[in-house]
Amino acid sequence: MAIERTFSIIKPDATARNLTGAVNAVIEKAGLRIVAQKRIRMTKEQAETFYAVHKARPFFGELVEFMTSGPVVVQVLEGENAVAKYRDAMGATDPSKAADGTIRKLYAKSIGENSAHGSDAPETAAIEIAQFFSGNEIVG
Ligand code: DAT
Ligand code: MG
Repeated sequence: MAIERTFSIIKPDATARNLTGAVNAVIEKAGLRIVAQKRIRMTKEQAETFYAVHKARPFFGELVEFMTSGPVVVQVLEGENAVAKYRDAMGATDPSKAADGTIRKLYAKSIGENSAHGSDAPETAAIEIAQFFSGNEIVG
């Protein structure tokens, strides 16, 4: 399996509780390298673009509101099989279904406020990374 990159967001519920380092510890323990990272406040437009695939879902409005409610930390993670590896490290979308030791099991407050985002495929990872990072901000 080749070295791969995935896109991560430490969400507002986690930054509000000062959990950036705690989430990063799980990421690094999973064998993923943080090759780009910045703390930003997402605009409504950025959040709507980022989650456009969920536009028709009933939770879309509250999702955009939540993602713009406070600072987030956007990241690029690198490693073997990084997309799947980070999905495993995050755990299920619904924290009550997430496995022990995962970011969402440890830290998520609810299915909506679930502490972390990770890309679902290499193709979406490339699109998501390009939305938030220019090439020279990623240092592998
Ligand atoms: P994931 O973030 O695990 O990839 P997803 O892509 O299905 O999950 O949904 C994106 C985000 O939308 C998810 O992290 C939290 C929110 N969300 C999903 N399902 C929800 C629901 N039933 N109620 C409220 N928010 C939800
Ligand atoms: Mg998703």
